[in-house]
Amino acid sequence: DALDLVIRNAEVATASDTFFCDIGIRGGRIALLGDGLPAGRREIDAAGRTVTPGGVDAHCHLDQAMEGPAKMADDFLTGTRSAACGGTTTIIPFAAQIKGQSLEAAVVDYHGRAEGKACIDYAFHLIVSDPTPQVLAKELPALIAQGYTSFKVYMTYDDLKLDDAQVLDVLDVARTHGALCMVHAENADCIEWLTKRLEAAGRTAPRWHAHARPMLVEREATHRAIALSELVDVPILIVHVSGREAIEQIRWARSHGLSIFAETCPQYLFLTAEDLGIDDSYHGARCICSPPPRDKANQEFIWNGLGDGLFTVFSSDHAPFRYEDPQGKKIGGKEVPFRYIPNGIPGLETRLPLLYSEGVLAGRITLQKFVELTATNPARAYGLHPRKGTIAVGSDADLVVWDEREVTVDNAALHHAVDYTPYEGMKLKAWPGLTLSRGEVVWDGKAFTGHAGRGRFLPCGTPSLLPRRP
Ligand code: DUC
Ligand code: ZN
Ligand code: ZN
Ligand code: ZN
Repeated sequence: DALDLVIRNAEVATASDTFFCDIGIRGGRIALLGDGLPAGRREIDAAGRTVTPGGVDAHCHLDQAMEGPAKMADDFLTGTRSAACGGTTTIIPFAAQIKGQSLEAAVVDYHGRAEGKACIDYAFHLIVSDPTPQVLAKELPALIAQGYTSFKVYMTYDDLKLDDAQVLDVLDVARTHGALCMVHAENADCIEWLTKRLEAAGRTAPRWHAHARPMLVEREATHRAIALSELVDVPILIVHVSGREAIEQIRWARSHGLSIFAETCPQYLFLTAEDLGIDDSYHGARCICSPPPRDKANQEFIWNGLGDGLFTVFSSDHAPFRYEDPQGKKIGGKEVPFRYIPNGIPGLETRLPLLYSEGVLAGRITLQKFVELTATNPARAYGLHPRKGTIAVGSDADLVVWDEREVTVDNAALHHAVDYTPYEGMKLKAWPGLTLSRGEVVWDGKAFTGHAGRGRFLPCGTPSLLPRRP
């Protein structure tokens, strides 16, 4: 059978190697890797360009139902379109349980949100906010068996948070049924106490958000999450780690032989608390996310953790809210105290170019490490490998052909529905020149060329980070 597409003279990078070859694609999968492949129906010359696996963004929020008037700007169409234009070909957003709702109902709801809209392939993590006996005994085990093998628990946010006993219950299900639990580690009571003190002092501008969530509250919750994981004897993955103090807890846990894994995000490399404001201006609301960005010294700790294996995955935590919008950062149409500002920043499209440019091309991490953190490890960690996350015979033909050229980040050129990017004006040294999803060009370097509804749901297998148990 003829090949549908041959990408010639590629410098292929995987998590382990770099090699020069042609990539032969048939039926949306990589059929051949080799020298001098026969002609394909279509040919792309990649001479002089690096080809990496399409990105796997294992932490992003799309069309997630919010408490109150806030509404996410990106749905599964605009979010996946934006991802594709930034080189990401698989996303794992969340099917979030609302308290009082069954987990199964949440899963049905989010499938409805994705179907007919997603432009790239997707799986779901579950958010467990109401671990009732029914959820723990029946629904979670059944959903794990159906390919929802990871879930997130929150230690903060009133509508989502679990107490320690509830986290233990969920971890116990993860252990028994073979799932990976992600933990949002911040101490809710400390945050509430600090917020009230700041409010009483009239300190309600966006910049005070960072003061209400100092690293201590993240460090304490990280330590507690590690203890809960140790007690149940099951691995966890701590998401959006922001700096030194949480990293020290994770290094300590690992040095004691505990299976604690960690994720970080672009905002902890490229933003600081000053981006939330140096005065009482409201502009900083755009960079409000939790945990908040820290300072330059902490950015260096994050870079070191990316380089030395502390971090397993690098995700966006894309949580899209418009700035000039009564359902966004100016909730209700006005400037509000920081407690009411929806948390989150956009980042699906900029995640890979930021790390490729400032990590790989700036000499901070190797090309192999880049592939590992952005594609291979997230695919493995959540049970999507080897279909996703690598360049190998039999894998889906999800590929990025890189253009090494100067690009100034400009929100007008991005494809999300958010009216700003925190990285506006940054000068990058590369951007995806082509993104292929299952052999189909979905970004040609100038425009989105995919279409709504072509993305497929991916049931997840067993997460690779779990121990094999008899
Ligand atoms: N923090 C989260 O925990 N989730 C989404 C966005 C954010 O800032
Ligand atoms: Zn979180
Ligand atoms: Zn998140
Ligand atoms: Zn198509």
